[in-house]
Amino acid sequence: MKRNLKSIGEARNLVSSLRGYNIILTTHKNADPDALASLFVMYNLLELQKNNVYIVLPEGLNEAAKRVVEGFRIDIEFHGPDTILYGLYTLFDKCIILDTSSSSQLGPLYRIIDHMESIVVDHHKYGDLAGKADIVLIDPGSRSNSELVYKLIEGIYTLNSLESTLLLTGIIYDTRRFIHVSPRTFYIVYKLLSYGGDYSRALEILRREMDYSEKIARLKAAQRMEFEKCSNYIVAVTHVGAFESSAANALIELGADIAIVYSIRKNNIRITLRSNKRFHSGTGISLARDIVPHIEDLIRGIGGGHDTAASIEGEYIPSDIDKALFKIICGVLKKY
Ligand SMILES: [Mn+2]
Repeated sequence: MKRNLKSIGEARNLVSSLRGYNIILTTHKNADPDALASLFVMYNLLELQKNNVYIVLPEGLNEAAKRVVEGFRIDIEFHGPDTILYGLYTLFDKCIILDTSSSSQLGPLYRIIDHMESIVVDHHKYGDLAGKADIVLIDPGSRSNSELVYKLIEGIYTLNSLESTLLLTGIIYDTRRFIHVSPRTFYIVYKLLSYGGDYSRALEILRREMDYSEKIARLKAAQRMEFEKCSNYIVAVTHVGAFESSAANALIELGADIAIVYSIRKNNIRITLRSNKRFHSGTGISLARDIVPHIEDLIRGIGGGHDTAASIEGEYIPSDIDKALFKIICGVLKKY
């Protein structure tokens, strides 16, 4: 990291000064509604400032974000990573990376950072990307990247009602309908409503009947689950083929204090972690800070996230992965 923007004011000045550049805007794999809203608003602002902006998605949109695009008929062009891989990156001056803390989340796009000035605007805990980017604005106090984008553009850009509604979907999605909030969240929601944000439309678009395949993934997660009690907390480990986060949330709802769900594809392993509030406030253990580094070592991977939600992607699959994961969690718990 060459420059860490400590204040929103400084970041706002930087954003206002971006004029006449060729800019890549990107975000994490399976972009969610929070990432999508952040991209959309930043795109409009940068285009208004006469930049030429390309939105590049490393691995498309997730289901919820697809519903948002269709539901609001968002007319914007998304490019795949091929655009960059075929050398077109030489045409760009800067890349702005939103809602992403770990380079593994950028997939093949990771290497573009080496070719142009990179700016990270993120609300996760510091990950490896912060160390590699040229300029970072990281605010883990923002409960969603949409909140951070709102703070960034306040006073330099006037949101229309669609942009306000999209930022609302980002906030609703990332806070899990206002479970993970700060007083600031409600202030920003109030401002978005005053710019014409449509709260009931945002809720309606995000609400849905669960897909058949997601239901099956959650049920299989429960069926294959093993659990152990470590110092008064229930630790559950399971594996699925897809929908890891949904499965992890399901195990927490079933009663686990910490849920670990992994999925293996070829030589790649993805691990998703969730904990409940009781676990976080009772132990002070942050998944991103205290657990992720151990799992990174275990699977030779890179991860990141928040206090109660995190994920890691790696390439080494230990022979008894369940046992190794229990050992890590119980080991960390013993120290608290
Ligand atoms: Mn987010």
